[in-house]
Amino acid sequence: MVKSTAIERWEVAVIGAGLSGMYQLLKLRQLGFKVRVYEAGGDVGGTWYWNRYPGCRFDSESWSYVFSFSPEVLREWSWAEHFSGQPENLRYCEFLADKFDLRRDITFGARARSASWDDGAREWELIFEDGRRARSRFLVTAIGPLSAPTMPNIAGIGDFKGEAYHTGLWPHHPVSFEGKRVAVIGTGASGVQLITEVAKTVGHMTVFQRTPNWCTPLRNSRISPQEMESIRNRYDDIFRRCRETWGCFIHTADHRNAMDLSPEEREAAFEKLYNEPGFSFWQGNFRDALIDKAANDEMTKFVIKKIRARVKDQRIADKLIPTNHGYGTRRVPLESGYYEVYNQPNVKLVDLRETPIERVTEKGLKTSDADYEFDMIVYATGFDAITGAFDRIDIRGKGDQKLKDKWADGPHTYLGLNIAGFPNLLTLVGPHNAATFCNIPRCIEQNVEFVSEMLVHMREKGLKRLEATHEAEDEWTAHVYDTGNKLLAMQVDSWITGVNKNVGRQKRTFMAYAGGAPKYRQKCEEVVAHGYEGFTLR
Ligand code: NA7
Repeated sequence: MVKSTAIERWEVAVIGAGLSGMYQLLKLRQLGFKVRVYEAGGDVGGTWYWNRYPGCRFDSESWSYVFSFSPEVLREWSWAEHFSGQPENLRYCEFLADKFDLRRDITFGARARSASWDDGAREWELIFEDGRRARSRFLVTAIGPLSAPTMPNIAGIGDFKGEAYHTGLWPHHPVSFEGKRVAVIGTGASGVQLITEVAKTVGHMTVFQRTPNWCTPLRNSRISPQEMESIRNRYDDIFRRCRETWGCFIHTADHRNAMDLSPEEREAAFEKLYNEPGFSFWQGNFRDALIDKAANDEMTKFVIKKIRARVKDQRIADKLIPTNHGYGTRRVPLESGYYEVYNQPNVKLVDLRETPIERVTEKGLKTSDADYEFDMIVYATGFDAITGAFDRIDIRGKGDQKLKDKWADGPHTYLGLNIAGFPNLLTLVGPHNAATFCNIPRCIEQNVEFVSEMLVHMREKGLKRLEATHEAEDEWTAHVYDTGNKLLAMQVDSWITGVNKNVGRQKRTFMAYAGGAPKYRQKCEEVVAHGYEGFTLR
């Protein structure tokens, strides 16, 4: 249905009511701005609203992921698990929305189709899929780094007559796997979580794996009320610790170089980390583990041994062990019994490097060597990461320049928060922003607070227009690549390096910021201290 075309007017329009949009709304409302949030979904929660697939849960410790801005919320909210599952995570978002009465300033079911800058009026105009229109002085995108799901580019996708779901667009109704023949395509972080959970009840599951990933144990456990009380008393310490680490996780990299130790010392350190929960093995490992090939090889060899010990059939283990990248050079899926799934008689692994999928059929999938019949196909094929959510909106800046064109060779931004040629646009958790490599609420708080302070500064000085200079943008973009180029991850195809064959992006770029959250925060503080250096404010 096309809505009335009367234009809604705001000082600030925010797209997205996930965690970043929710906090941005609260902050701006408290500061007295006339603000409206537009959200495509039916309620708040973003990632936790859309990703309802079985097994979906935090890889961050729940108590480090929680927002820190409200002591009252910290007092009232209790986590039941160290790595909380999607239903509880969504309840947390709903709890925030209820607590701060956020929904009254959010329009749900509003998917932005275009956003264009009107230089004469110095305003953004938003047009939504349903024809609704809105104008605002400032536009804040809170659209999430992993929110544009991609289907595989396989022929015949529409032909399948059975149930079909994408993990990032999981239905709200219960899905049963009992007695069913289920295909899963994709073995990234979502696939690994889903496969492990589905294996518990499925009739028969066939996993179609193109690239194996290095997975290490999550080691989740319940939190008793007494333990929760103790966590509550330690929140200040937890947040302080997160502020000091590279990715705002609680795990601090070991200050030693792997190659300075004896093999026995190295092995003992790896063993200790492997037995710890969460991203300990990835983020808490030796400081050279992700930048020095020899150190990374040692870490990788250790994980190979673990996989081989857990998978009974070594021919299957061969398929599950990555050969084209070292441990930690792509996003590490955390698992809770993933490798053991392949010991089940009702689970089959198909290596797509040997037998690629040729097409989806009415009854299932056809690979180069077999025809498979299924009751259900699950697409755990990921997202058009980080820039995909921007590309879905026709965003046009000064002189009608399309953001998609400007970013054709990879993102160019200033601080990952604004783009030269796109005045008054603020991109929370945008590309080249530390938040994309972060325990995300920690960095969302920083992003939102930076944006809010900037808007207050402009209001106080009677300024109406902000825009990054081309020089500042070029310098920041070069710095982003300098930091990225130190990582072994830059030599690997992944969503972090911008490769997504499903949308035809083959060339490696760099989507994140690898200088670490403390350095990023410091840079933002310096920008403010120098009167918003790098921005032209008028
Ligand atoms: P990911 O990590 O991008 O994983 C997607 C998976 O789907 C990955 O194994 C892909 O293989 C596979 N894939 C994608 N397209 C195809 C086609 N066409 N054929 C076969 N297999 C395919 O997405 P997730 O949802 O798992 O995780 C995204 C992030 O969300 C995650 O990192 C967390 O931060 C949360 P490929 O590796 O491309 O060969």
